[in-house]
Amino acid sequence: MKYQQKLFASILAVTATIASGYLMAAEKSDHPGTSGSEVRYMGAPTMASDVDMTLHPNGPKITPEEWASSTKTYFERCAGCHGVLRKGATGKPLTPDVTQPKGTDYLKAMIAFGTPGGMPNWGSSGDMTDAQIDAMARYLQHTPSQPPEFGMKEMKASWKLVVAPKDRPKKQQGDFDIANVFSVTLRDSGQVALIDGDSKKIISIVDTGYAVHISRPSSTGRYMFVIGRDAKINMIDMYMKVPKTVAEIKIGSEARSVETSKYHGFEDKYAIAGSYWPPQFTIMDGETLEPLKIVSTRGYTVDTQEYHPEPRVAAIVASHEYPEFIVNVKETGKILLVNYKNINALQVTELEAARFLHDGGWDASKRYFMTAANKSNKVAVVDSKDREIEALVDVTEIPHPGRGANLNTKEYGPVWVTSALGSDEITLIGTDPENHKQHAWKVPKVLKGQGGGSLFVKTHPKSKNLWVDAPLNPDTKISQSIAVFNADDLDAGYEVLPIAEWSGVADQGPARVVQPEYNKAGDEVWFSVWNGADAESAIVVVDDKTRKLKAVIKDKRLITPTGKFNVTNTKDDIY
Ligand code: DHE
Repeated sequence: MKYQQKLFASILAVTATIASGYLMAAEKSDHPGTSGSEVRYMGAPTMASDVDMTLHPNGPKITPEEWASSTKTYFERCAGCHGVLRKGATGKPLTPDVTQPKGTDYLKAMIAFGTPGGMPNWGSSGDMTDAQIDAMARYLQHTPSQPPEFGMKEMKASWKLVVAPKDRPKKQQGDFDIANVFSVTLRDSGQVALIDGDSKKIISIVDTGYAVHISRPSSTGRYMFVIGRDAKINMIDMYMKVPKTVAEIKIGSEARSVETSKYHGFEDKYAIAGSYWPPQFTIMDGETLEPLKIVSTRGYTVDTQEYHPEPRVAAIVASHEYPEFIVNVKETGKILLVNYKNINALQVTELEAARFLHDGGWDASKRYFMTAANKSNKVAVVDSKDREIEALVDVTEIPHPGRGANLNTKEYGPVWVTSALGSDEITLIGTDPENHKQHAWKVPKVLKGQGGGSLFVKTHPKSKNLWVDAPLNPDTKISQSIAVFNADDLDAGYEVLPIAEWSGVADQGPARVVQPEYNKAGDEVWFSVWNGADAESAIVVVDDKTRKLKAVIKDKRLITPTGKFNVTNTKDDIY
């Protein structure tokens, strides 16, 4: 007999403490097939909220309490890989047709000890108790609970126009250079710190969504858009003396990406955000965040042409060639060109790339969007001018570029660079089909870095340095330092800078050095020393020319800093 009972598995209440606690717990995980780095990275709690208890008639007995706690555990630890609907993503499908034939004992063993295919050993690592594993093995044999849809009605209900455009300052009120402000993610406090790049002082701390993820300035730099994992967007007015939120909205229950229109004539006109749940993207008014159009990304996978009910929206960039957003759809492996010229007749062109699309950025000419299809170990190259896939380039295991880095090398001309989660290889891809045709969309060189677990690379047109982090490497010597290469002498190898040691907070918690970001002038590089929520964190500023320590920014409000987004470099796509 099938019945439904409403449960309030308020995963949103999962505190930052649990999130960082998990991060540390997962560190112990030592299972075959998957790097610890990957598991840690995929493991952020999912923000799904109210779900139904959806028993399958042939499923084993389970109590409402076990259902509630298993749902919570599933969304916290499993959904990142297996998907909210358990249809499978980087992990295998876990729907009843797959799990019931295996049975409770088999599933218990799999959860407890992991698999060579990459499933973590949740039991033997001590992360889940026997009772939790037993309940989870039974839970997985029932029909997946589906979090609610989130349409226009829900968006409008969440939308707050805090300060209407007519009531906002007409010119800048503060005495800082907006173009050199850094918006810094304070992951576990659900805030961003706006830091003046010149004085290195905090201008404003703004409350944002849960486990806030990225910031993107509007095309003119006037507004900063910040998105939380709970799909809440804050629009901050940089003209205010102390910048604060002027509009906010929720566009779903879980999200990672936000961007604004950049094409000539459409500057600051529209904002777009992609959600993980529901699988869709939303176009909003660029001055008020009023939701205008919602487009579902549910559909068929690029290769097997199989229906996927939950294709999450990953990176979004704004085209410089057309009034278009370029939208990565993770599970289908398709890249959408969303033409917003006529918002009431959106044209969506579907490009076939590869699974699972994640992050990426522009080449130096800003014509080609280079994006990682991380489980296919490929970088897809989108020609935004001819509106087609230019190439699919094979790269090393689990490419993870962030936005990547554009070097101008003597031997190969302009190249775009990605590092990797799964190996120490740093891959250079030629990006100049005009003058360096022989290297275009090929890999003329692979560098060896400090190790796997790298997330971000960075350079600046005024610099010859290529910075490579490795925050998820299990060796603290590596995760707490940065490797830097000289673009003019790549064969010379790298220099290692002990960034966490310089910060003075390395011994206060599981400090990791993450995401290099340049200032506007391109003569300083900023690094986050990302510690646990209850330990001191810091931002370390390095002089780009001398590679010496220039400043350490510490403040008790800087809780778990991760991503940093310099207004000029982010809005102008300089990296
Ligand atoms: Fe991110 C970018 C998704 C975990 C820091 N991250 C992105 C983007 C996506 C994404 C889709 C590209 C957005 C864009 O360009 O529009 N990130 C995810 C996940 O799904 C994942 C793996 C797990 C999760 O549940 O969230 C994940 N990310 C993390 C972290 O644990 C990091 C290291 C720390 C943090 O703050 O949470 C992290 N992600 C970042 C940063 C960027 C990012 C700093 C932007 C990089 C840039 O330079 O543009």
